Amino acid sequence: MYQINRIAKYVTLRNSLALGFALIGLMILLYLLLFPPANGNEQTIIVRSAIARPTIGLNETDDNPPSEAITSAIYMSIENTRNSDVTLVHAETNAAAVAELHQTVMEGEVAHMEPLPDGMLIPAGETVSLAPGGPHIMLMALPQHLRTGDEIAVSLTFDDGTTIIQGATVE
Ligand SMILES: [Cu+2]
Repeated sequence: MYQINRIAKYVTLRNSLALGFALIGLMILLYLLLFPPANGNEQTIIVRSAIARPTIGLNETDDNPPSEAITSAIYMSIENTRNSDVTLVHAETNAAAVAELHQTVMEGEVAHMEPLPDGMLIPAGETVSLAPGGPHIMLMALPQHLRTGDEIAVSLTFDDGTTIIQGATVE
């Protein structure tokens, strides 16, 4: 009888532990349903190491606006942690009137740049590096020179409507 009692107690303890865990699980689920993580979608595209190039020109030290021929580029890495592809379709910045998505293409030994009219694909689960010699955000028609240490902002819009505002240091 004593033995049965002990087993019964043990079983009851196990049951109440299981019930306790089930209740905690249910509460977490309820909490997530009531308060879903903010901007869950946006956080699955991660932008890192955003930098811009200084403008280089004869009048670099002038406060005059840079000539039309002077350009710059923004580089960064974009990680897509989603399980579906996204495409960067548009970039905008306070540092230039024109920001274009470009790809560097080799023609024999000669590298040249081409706009990406369909945007920049960031495949599911992958990181795309915007870097010299590769894809980049081309800046044209700059109202003023970019110098080492300047901080600029760039806004990235993806095909699902997600917009990420990112700071970039000139270096
Ligand atoms: Cu370019």
